[in-house]
Amino acid sequence: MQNEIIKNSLVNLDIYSGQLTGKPVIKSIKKIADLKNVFADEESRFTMQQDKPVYEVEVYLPEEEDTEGGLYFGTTIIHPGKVGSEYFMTRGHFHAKRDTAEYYWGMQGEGVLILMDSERNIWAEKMIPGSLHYINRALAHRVANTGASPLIFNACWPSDAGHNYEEIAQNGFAARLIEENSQPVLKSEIEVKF
Ligand code: M6P
Ligand code: ZN
Repeated sequence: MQNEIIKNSLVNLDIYSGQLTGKPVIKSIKKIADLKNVFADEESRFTMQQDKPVYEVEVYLPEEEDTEGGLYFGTTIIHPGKVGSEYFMTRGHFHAKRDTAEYYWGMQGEGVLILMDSERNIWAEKMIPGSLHYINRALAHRVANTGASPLIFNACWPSDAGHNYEEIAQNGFAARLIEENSQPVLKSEIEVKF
């Protein structure tokens, strides 16, 4: 018997890797060459292999951008590596519409989610497979891979949130996650060891 009403989902999430497959999935890649002024050590970045991938993003955007009430879904794969002593990480952003939150959760590998409020107070959460992170409204968020294997996490955010990269491009985050004595350390006015 054929059932014409029950259809397969358009997108599938691999529950082990966190990766997305399906026609509507859009993939993008950020390479060393694309991340000018993101890491502290521009000189090191410049001497690195420019087409080396730092992180990849897969998104499922079932609503038109800025649609209120909708949700977007994404998978981010951050490769292991460092620029100087700073771990490979996402650019990080505030939401263009500040009053919007987001969920991140770890699927593979290990890293650190760095959060910053509008007063530039900064803190961080360890990301491991199964860790769930509620990113409250008005917080800038960035993830760094502190492990030797790819860090994969999923994200879900409102379709009207948008991305504000300008503020981070201008002022950066108030702290950076660097490796010191083989340990990740969040370097700001106050040092936090993980
Ligand atoms: C997550 C989501 C996306 C974001 C991606 C990479 O998947 O938050 O919205 O684009 O991470 O982060 P960024 O754009 O800050 O580099
Ligand atoms: Zn976001």
